[in-house]
Amino acid sequence: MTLDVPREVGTERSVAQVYDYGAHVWSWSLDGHDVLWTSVKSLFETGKALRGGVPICWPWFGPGRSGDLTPAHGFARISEWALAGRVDRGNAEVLTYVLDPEAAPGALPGEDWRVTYEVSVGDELELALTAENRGATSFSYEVALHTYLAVGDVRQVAIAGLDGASYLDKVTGQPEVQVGDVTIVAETDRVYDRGADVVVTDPVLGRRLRVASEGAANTVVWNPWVAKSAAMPDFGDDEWPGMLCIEAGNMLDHAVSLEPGGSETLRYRLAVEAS
Ligand code: TA6
Repeated sequence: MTLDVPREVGTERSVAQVYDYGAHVWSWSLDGHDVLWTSVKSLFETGKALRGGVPICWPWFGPGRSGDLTPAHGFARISEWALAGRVDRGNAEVLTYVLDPEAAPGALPGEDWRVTYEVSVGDELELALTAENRGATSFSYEVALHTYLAVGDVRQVAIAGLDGASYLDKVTGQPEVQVGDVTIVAETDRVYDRGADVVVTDPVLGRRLRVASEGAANTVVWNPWVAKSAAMPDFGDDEWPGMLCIEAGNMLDHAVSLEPGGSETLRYRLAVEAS
């Protein structure tokens, strides 16, 4: 089944399109310039994830810590969220979404939980994802805001802010330590043991994208490069130079454990600076 049209949210200079499906921020433009990347090959049908914007990964990341969980990246991004609020704050418009177990059957069987997601569209894009344990037993989850940034040429960007951080290189399976800025010279899929506080310098588009997070122990840097792009039907073969994922979240050893009545919030803030 195809998706309903997305909501258009924001201000004079800052406009986002958001689907209730997945509470998915699909696009965000500032002064007419796209900040998020979207694939022309994305699918728009229920049960499938959108390719681009900001997919929500919850309650697990990838195939989960056990390595065998489906759907990939959990249920949140392929579930219909309920819009609970829409407020114009003058300098930003704010949507509030809620996801409950009834809308995501099988997400955390036997548990009682609620996820609330606040999307603030203003001069910056500010996202806040709060998971709460409404049940009588503790549970743990992984979470990520899997943001696809639009870049002029990923081979020419420099990613500052991860120098000295250890990371899992998912391409080789090896643990590594970052030295200096991250540059993209091949397929790159890394889970850093440091919350996202990075600056992406893009000489082609003449801008810096600043990502700040709170409540994140991990940053993921991903570009599929040539072969992986060609292997994904919802990703154009020649699109990879124009995108870079800078994701913030908590996964693997940093999975979040919630006691009954507990809650945790992951925040992701994206700003654009001329360079
Ligand atoms: O965040 C990077 C990653 O985990 C990659 O390994 C790749 O699988 C990517 O997510 C996209 O996953 P998806 O399920 O959206 O195709």
